[in-house]
Amino acid sequence: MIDLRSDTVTKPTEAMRAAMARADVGDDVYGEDPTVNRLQEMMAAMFGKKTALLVPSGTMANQLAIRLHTQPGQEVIVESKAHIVRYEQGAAGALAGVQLHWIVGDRGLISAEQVEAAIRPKEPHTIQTGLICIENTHNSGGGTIYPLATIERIRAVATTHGIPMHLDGARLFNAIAATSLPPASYAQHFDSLSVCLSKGLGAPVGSVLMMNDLTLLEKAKRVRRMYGGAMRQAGILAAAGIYALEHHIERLQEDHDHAKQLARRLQQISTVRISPHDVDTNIVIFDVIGHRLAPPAIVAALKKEGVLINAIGGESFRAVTHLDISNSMADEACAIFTRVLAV
Ligand code: TLP
Repeated sequence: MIDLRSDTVTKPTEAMRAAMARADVGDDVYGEDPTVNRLQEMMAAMFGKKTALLVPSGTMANQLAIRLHTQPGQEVIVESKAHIVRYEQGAAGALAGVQLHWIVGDRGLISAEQVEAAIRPKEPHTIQTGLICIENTHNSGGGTIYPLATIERIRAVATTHGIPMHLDGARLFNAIAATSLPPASYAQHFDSLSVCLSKGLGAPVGSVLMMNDLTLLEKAKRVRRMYGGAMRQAGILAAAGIYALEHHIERLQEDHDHAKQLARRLQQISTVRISPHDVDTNIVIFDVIGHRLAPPAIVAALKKEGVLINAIGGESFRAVTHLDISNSMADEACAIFTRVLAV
């Protein structure tokens, strides 16, 4: 089966499993797991932040950030299709007591002007803006990369208004691989950022929340515990993350090449609407128009032929390339798309 549903489906390689089995461990709630500590130090150094905290998921990392930066009753500015809006089960409202103020982006990207217009005036009747979140790469936007200049302009607006910024960098390594920009060039503009080890990097579990503020780190550990995310001998998982940092970053370009290849082939199919030019990284979002089958039946027909993808609403579909997709699997997926989607 060629599984293109997500880059979360990767399985740890033999070498990664060997690194996990060898990991030196301790109780991380006491701060005594040497492998977790090493991973956190590596990540903080790589992104130019003072601290890093391992948490079980990207969702938890985002939710810790929202909880840390805001007060109940405030508002968080975020793009309308952001993971925080679509896929976190309303956690920002349920757990941090904030409401989300959505802005509609262009392929998921919002501008400094849009952010500025969304910031609430500081007057007694109006809800107050507590945080600005952006997502890079933007998942539902199609793996879109934020231009650094846009981030700088949003940061300038945030600074003027004294509002903190959080980056959902679940796939920031894809942006880094595609642009060759140093990780810190993105990270420096944010009060906190979360980066996943379990997406393109191929680790089985884990995200890392990074910050400069040591007081915030202490609060983050308390909230992580409150949310059930404090782990014990988590060095087994951290070892997979360290292995991924050492071996799986540079190869991300292969996933981007496969995504472009899929997009180019899809473009040749008459029922498909896609612009390969818009495929920045490893996510391919496309529409299928005028096919005799409805979206769930299209997914089923592709599955029968050996390709898994997700229908993501309306006539849209998402295919994601990753570590477990080889050149021959990408070729085969192209052939299957043509067979099933051409009418
Ligand atoms: N995204 C998953 C699904 O939850 C939709 C996927 O298959 O793409 N931020 C972004 C931008 C994400 O894409 C995801 C996962 C997360 C956060 C959450 O990560 P996890 O699943 O570790 O909580």
